[in-house]
Amino acid sequence: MLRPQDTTTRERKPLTGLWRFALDGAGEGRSAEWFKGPLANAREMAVPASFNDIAADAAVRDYFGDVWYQTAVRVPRGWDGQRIVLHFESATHRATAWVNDAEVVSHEGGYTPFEAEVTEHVQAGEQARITVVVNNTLSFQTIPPGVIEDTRDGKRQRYFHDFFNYAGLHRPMWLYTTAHAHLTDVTVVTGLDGANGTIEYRTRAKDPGGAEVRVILRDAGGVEVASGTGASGTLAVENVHKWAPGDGYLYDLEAQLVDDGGMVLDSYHQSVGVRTVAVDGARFLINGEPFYFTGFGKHEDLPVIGKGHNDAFLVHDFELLKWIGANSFRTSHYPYAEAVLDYADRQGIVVIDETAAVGLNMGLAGFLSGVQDYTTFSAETINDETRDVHAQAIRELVARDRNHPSVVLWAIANEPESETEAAERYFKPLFDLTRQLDPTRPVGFVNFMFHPYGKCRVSQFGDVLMLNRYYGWYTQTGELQAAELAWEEELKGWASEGKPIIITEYGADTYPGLHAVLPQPWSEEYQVAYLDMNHRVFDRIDAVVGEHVWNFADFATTSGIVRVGGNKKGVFTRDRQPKAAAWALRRRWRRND
Ligand code: BDP
Repeated sequence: MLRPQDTTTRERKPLTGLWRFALDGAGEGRSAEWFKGPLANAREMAVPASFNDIAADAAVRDYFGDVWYQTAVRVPRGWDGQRIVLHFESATHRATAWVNDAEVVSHEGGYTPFEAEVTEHVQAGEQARITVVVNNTLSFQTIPPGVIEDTRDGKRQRYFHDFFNYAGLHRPMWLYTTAHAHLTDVTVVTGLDGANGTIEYRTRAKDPGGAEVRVILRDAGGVEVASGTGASGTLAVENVHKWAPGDGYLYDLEAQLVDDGGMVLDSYHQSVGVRTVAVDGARFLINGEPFYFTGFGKHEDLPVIGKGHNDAFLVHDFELLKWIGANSFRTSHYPYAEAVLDYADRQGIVVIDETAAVGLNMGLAGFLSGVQDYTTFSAETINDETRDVHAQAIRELVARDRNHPSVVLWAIANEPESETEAAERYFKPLFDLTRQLDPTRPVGFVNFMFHPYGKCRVSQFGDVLMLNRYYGWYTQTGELQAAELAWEEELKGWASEGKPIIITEYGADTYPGLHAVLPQPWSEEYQVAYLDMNHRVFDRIDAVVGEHVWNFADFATTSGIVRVGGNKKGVFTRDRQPKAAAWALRRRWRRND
């Protein structure tokens, strides 16, 4: 699937703004065919945004089930004769859409795009009614998983991850056109040979007739530097300007479908950053040079709009990354909006790209929200069907993000159960699948502190070890010396495996404004002392090739006695003000500036 674009042959129209919106608590909308007319009893709802915090209403915030969105759009007059597509950048966690009375598409999974051709259901110059039913329920067969439990107060959605289950239409939606003969896919893989670069490209097309593919590569100044013909091929660039951390240099590859008469039927632009990624022993190499990750696990999480994409915060967050000296982040715990990856490409920020497979670990469940006891992998809980859904989430992530130079590593799950044989059986095929889909990038998963060195049975499959550790917070709380000893001991064990280690989470909840002369947990001073302790350990172990603090900013979670107004491990507050730790990290990460 290609992202909607305006080119010489394609046009798009955003479907963002205020939509009609209604909860469907009784679950009757589908059988009552609510899509057949104006939604009754609707309120207005912003798109893109999570619906949860927009209304000041607990019934909306904690709602699970079907919600309905509806808008009317006038199809541009000039679109007659074109192929017209309805495109969603995401719908969390699943959706079905109708155009006028016709059902056009259904999709499972809350963070990847989907689309449907709607040419035969709309008419240029006329209005079309678009209705979408979004469902946010989580079960043992969804990624991420969850469960609905009976309580004295009725049914409740529970889940096993530590962030609020924001839902809705979080990202832009589009109507767009292509010609009937059109490109359906462009893939690029880059290589380096000394000062020269190579770009292998592959394209696919639908109904091309006799048309042939032509590609033109231009540099950032728009000057043509290479060209080729054929559905696939390799372009060479002499004295290539590499994409590198801190230098988001991009070429533009224009792929065209050209007919016998030389007429361009379709044109699509793919940005290309020429770089290589490799693991060599315990080193992580970008362009053949050792790379050390500094940065954060983040969230898509904002006041009012929840996981709604917002360009102002996108730019602001990256400014803060630069201010603090971060060169990278992880898309914990789901694929982020595509605009985020595009921006990372342009800014030269490195990304660890993660699926939404978070919370496949019943050991964590009770701790977070008092959920009942379950077995993680069993016929009734996480099973083969879940693995199929997980595999599909990996396919869609790789298909969406494989052309981004910023993405250097796939994280196929966060903190799953990994000590058991069942876990080993569950994960082996998913690692194989990821490597088959993308042989060019290392693959890993993020290991949980209670499946430590010597016990984990899944890390054997990873190219890189990614560890989340909370010595001095969840264990040895307030006892940083004891924490330092225990942490170094475990880390030395991992280092003996000879793989690069990225510390993908370490952090301490910190209430902004709480101070203590003798660093006490929750104070700003403790967060600084905790990070210092971790850094002393990392600096003593060569195999550590990265440090991602948990978390960039405070974020919303479910209620629980271990959370005070959400998770407070942010180095910035939820509204992006620095805690003392932000200054401390800036001193460490920018010490060579
Ligand atoms: C880890 C999770 C992360 C949590 C964090 C924490 O990966 O999602 O928010 O710990 O407890 O378990 O703050």
